[in-house]
Amino acid sequence: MSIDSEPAGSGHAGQGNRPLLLIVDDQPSNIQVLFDIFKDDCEVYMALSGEAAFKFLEQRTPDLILLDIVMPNVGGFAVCQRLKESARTAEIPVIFVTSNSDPEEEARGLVAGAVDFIVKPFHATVVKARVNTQLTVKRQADQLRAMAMVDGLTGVANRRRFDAVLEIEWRRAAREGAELAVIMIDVDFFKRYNDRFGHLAGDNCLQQVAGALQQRLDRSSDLLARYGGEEFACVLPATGLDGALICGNALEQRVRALALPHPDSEAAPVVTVSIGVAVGRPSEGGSAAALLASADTQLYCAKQSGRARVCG
Ligand code: GH3
Ligand code: MG
Ligand code: MG
Ligand code: MG
Repeated sequence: MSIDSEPAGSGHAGQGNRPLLLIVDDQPSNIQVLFDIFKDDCEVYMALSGEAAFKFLEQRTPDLILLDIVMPNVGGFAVCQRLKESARTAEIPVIFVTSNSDPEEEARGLVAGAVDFIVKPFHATVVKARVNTQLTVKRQADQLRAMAMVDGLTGVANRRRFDAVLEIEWRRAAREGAELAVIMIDVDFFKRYNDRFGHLAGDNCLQQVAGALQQRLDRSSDLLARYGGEEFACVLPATGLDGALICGNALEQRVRALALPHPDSEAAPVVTVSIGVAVGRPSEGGSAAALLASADTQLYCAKQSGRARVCG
């Protein structure tokens, strides 16, 4: 029961894909009982107060929280409400574990946002089953949330995710006084590619282009998304115009280097992209939408001046 460093695993937040469970209770003996039930199946952490729980949540995101109601200072209902108010913790299922069997209390807990309410004394097998049910629901919800953000054809982020990340990065850059770059990428003469090779080959081409673009984005904070049909977009935090142009040119080269034959292109005998780059400093005004629009204007410029190039 110690605080570990790195979050790991794909399906669950816990190590070795074991679900990460946080038990919050002011009585160590209560925690011990629950710990013994879950120690084999879950990575279990404990907090002896609401404050300690929030401290833990700054570092890790558990898959489920077992929460006591009566605790000094911050009580369980208040903890639950606060969890539900923050986007970062709102999706964590909370189960109250308490000796109070009053239905009014149970209702209060559920209204506060808990998914279940377990009254002591309890049977270990029942507690286990209830927790497992909620962990399954949570895992499925996580999968759906992830799928809702991914483009089905190419596996890169979709436009919904792009728009959300762009807004988040815009606000972050505004706070930090940093620059923010946006890159718009459009495959050249792609309609002709489809016309010559067929729609399936066109799909395959888009997959390869996405893979090449993704490979070139080296910073983990950079995001590549499929913005629409044969258009991709990138958000590059803390990037000025020089850096963004270097990146744009490298992306253009990567796609060209795929050497996918495109005999009907007027830009080159292979598949190429045109790229528009725009950089803003959100602390000086403007908007994410305006930044995107200027990247689009630069993309138009790249198209107009011969395609297979970068404008910014
Ligand atoms: P430009 O160089 O000016 O960008 O010309 P273009 O032909 O690439 O542009 P246009 O907008 O005329 O055509 C885009 C084409 O992209 C038409 C559309 O059928 C194709 N497209 C869009 N989404 C997909 C897709 O998911 N798969 C395939 N195979 N084709 C797609
Ligand atoms: Mg208590
Ligand atoms: Mg287009
Ligand atoms: Mg195009």
